[in-house]
Amino acid sequence: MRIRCPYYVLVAIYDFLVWFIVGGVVLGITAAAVIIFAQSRKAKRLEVAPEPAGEVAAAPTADDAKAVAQPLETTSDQVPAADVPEPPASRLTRLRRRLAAAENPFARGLLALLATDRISAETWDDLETSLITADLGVGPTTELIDALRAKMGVEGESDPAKAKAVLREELVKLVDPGLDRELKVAGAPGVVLVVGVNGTGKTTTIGKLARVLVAEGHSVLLGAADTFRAAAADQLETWGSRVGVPVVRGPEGGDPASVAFDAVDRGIADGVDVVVVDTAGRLHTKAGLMDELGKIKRVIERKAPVSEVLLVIDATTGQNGLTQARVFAEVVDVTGVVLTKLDGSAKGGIVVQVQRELGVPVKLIGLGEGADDLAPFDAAGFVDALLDA
Ligand SMILES: Nc1nc2c(ncn2[C@@H]2O[C@H](COP(=O)(O)OP(=O)(O)OP(=O)(O)O)[C@@H](O)[C@H]2O)c(=O)[nH]1
Ligand SMILES: [Mg+2]
Repeated sequence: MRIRCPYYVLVAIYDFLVWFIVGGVVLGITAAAVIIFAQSRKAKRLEVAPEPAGEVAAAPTADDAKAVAQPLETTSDQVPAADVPEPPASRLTRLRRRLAAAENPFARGLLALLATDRISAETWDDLETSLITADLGVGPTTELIDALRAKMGVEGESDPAKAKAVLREELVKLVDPGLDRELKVAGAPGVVLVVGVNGTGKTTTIGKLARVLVAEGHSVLLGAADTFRAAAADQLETWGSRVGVPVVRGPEGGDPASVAFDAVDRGIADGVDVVVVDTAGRLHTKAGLMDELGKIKRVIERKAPVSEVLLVIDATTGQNGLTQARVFAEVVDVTGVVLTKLDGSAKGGIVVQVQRELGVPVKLIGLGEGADDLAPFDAAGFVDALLDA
C-alpha cells in the first residue's frame, strides 16, 4: 500500500532541509572565521617580543641614590650562540676595499699625487683641495703638504715608489701610531659605556663589539640603557642572541641609569668579563639629555669603575662630528672614539681631526652594516688601506 504524503508536508520537509543545509554552511563559515581570527591574534602576539619574566616596573628615579636603591630585574637569559664571529685581527685587511678611492676623496687625492710623473704647483693645489674636502682639516693638511714638499722636492720629476714611501711615512705620522688604541676591558667586570648623537651607529657598534669580545674569548653582557624606545632593546637582543650574549633591559621610558646599574650588577653577580652599556642617542645641544648621560656614568660607578667610554661618531657628518665630540667629552670623559660609516662615501681625514680635537684615539672603525664590519683601528693598516685602495 502506498502512503501518499500531502503536498504541504513535502514542502515543509523540503524547506526544513534547505534551511538545515544553509544553516550548516553559515555555521561552518562562522566557525572557520573565528578559528582563523584566533590563530592570527596568537601569531601577532608571538611576533611582539615578550617582556622577560620577572620584570619590576621601577619608576624613574629622581636622583642617583634612588636609582641605585631601585635596580631593575628585567633580563634576557643566556642563549646558545648561533654565529662564530670573525677574528678581529684580520678584519682591516678584509675591509680595506671599503675605503676605495672611487668613493673616498681622501684616498683619491693621495692616489692622484702618486699617479703624476711631474709634480707641479697645480698638483699640490689639487692635493690640498682633496685633503680639505676629505675633512682632514686645514692645520693637518698644511702640515702634510709642507712635509711632503720638503721631502719630495717642491716641483719636478716624481718617482712613484719614492713618493709612495714618503706619503705613507707622513700619513702614518699624522694618524699617530704612538696612541694607545687598546680597548680597556679589564675589570670585574670591565664596563664599556657607549655614547653619541642619534643614529651614529651606537647600537650596531655594540652588537659588533660584542662579537669582537666573544671572538677574543671574553664573556659579555649587554645593558640596554636606551629606554627611550623598546625597539632599541629588541635591536640589542637580536645582536646578542646571535653570539649567545644576554641583555639586561628595563621598561620603556624607565630610568636609563637604573638599567645601566642593573646590568653592571648582574655582570658582577654572574662573573661576566665585560658589560657593554648602550645609551639613547642624544643631541649634544640638549643640556638635560647630556646631564642624564653624566648621571648614567656616575650611577654605574657606584658599582664598578667605567673602563672605557666610547663616543660613536658618524664619519659622514664632517665638522659637526667634531662639535659633538667636544661636548660629549666634557660630560663623560670620553676615552676612545668609534668612527662609523667610513665605508662608501666617508671621509677618512676625520680620523686625524677627531684625535687632535679630543686628544683621544680612534679605537674602532665601522666599515659597513655587516655583523663583522667593525675593525680595530691601527694607523699603519689604515694608511696602507688608503694607499692601496
Ligand atoms: N654603512 C654603514 N652603516 C652603519 C655603520 N654603523 C652603523 N650603520 C647603520 O647606521 C644606522 C643607525 O645605526 P644604529 O646602531 O641604530 O644607530 P644608533 O646610534 O644606535 O641610533 P639611536 O639609538 O637611534 O641613536 C643603521 O642603519 C646601521 O646599520 C657602518 O659602519 N657603516
Ligand atoms: Mg641605538
